[in-house]
Amino acid sequence: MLKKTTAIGIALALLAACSQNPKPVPAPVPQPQQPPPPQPAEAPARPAVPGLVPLPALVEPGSGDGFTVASDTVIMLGSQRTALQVPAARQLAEMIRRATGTTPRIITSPPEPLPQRSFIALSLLGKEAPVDLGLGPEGYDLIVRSEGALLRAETPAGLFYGVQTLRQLLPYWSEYEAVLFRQPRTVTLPPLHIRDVPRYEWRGAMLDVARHFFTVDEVKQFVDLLALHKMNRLHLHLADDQGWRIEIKKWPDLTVQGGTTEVGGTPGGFYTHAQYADLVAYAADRFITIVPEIDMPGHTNAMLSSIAELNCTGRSTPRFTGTDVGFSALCVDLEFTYKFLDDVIGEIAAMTPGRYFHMGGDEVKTLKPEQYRAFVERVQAIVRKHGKQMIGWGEVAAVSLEPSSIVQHWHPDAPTADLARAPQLILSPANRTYLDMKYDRETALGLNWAGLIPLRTSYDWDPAAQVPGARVLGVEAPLWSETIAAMRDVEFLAMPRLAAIAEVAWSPQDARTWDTFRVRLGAQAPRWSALGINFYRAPEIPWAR
Ligand code: TNX
Repeated sequence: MLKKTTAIGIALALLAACSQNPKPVPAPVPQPQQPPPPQPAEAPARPAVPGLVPLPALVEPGSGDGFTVASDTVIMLGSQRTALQVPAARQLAEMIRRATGTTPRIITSPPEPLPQRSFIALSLLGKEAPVDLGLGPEGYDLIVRSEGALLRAETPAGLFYGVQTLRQLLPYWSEYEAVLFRQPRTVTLPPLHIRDVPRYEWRGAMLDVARHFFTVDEVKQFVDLLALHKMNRLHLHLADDQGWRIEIKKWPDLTVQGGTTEVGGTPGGFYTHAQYADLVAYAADRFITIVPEIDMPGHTNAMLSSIAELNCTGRSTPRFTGTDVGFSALCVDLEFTYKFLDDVIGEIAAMTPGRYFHMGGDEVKTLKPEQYRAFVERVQAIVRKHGKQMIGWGEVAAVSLEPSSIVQHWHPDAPTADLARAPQLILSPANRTYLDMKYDRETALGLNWAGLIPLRTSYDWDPAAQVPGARVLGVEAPLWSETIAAMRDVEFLAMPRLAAIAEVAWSPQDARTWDTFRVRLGAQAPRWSALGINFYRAPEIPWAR
């Protein structure tokens, strides 16, 4: 069909092949090749749809042999907004190096005719694009045929998510930092067409760095888990009764005192401005927004023990390294409290490029409802003054909220009428999404106040059905750290439930089923092992070897 083998020509041919079928029908749901629980599978099944988690909105398996990535494969950048395609191209090049032993060249303005036959083309579609694929701010479209692969998106985020999908299509050994190949290898991507757009804009996880402190490098590892699953928000619980974790230049005592404690009496820690900036940048490179939380007016013993003037008595409280909740509260009738919070929120807002500030607001047992209400309303105004949207835990739904404010639903028994009135809702129902709940009675780590949460409970629910009438922004999985102090504990409780929540937040409800999820998830095991992840081998999953 092509007269000249030019880069543009090949890309156009792929484009044409795709637009012949502009409205593909959803791929038939693959049947699991293993029986569902209670019989755990012995031999791992080969997924009919490739082992992708989260499941793309649309997967059409193609015919033929797929595309073989070889030592002469090049990555070809589209001519629109070329510089913005470079990070995705570099990540892809590195993945291919690890898969094949050869780093593909990245070519921007291909010589014509193209010397190489073998290519992966990236393209950032502009407004002038010939077809509107409806990919939005985070979607991507991926075509793999024997001639090559074409990944298109409207934004760098979309390209990034497309590259994460390519990552899961490459063999697991491409996750190893270094593999020595005696000879360069080839790897083959399956022939397919994926058009993928996330269901929800908020796909998050929370890490409680207050009960136990986690270093920047550890939090980066957690960010990597999120990125692998196309999640885009990392909520950091930066202050609680047991510790204060972020340097505030105007109030150094917060970290001098509050930064040195954690559950169990071990030393704790905190992030300097520079470390926080480093973390924010690392997350941003993976299209993840950091959402800082300073919990208030309750869960504030670390503040109250560091700064005497925050107490109604004028005396600082003793440090606290236990796990009780609900006993502490700021002195909400004191003007000083709001001056202090203005300083703290201002400083955190200034070092946070994301749009959000989380003010906690949960489990306040020592204030009258009207005191609580007045406090939250004042804090809301301070947060707005510093240019951020306020988020609060479910309890703030009882307060008069601005349209931009966001409620994070957590308690399974919260009054749904309040939640339905909330301007916007993040869903973190504890009995589905709490990563710190035990899997079963045998799980040594974790709590069980919201019940045991086996994998299927994390997976099998519809966010749209949680709070009828609510405006749902998305889903977030919190990991509280009363019982966990090391990264291997974080990984054990988070994985695989984080992957389940990622799919709940990303994939269309009617495209995903537990039976195909089991098989696709099981296919991740060698990859996760290669990445050194200490995941829980949930017995109901046919883990591949
Ligand atoms: C409830 S969830 C809390 C946290 C605990 C968690 C333990 C929420 C807003 N408050 O303070 O760490 O349960 O699962």
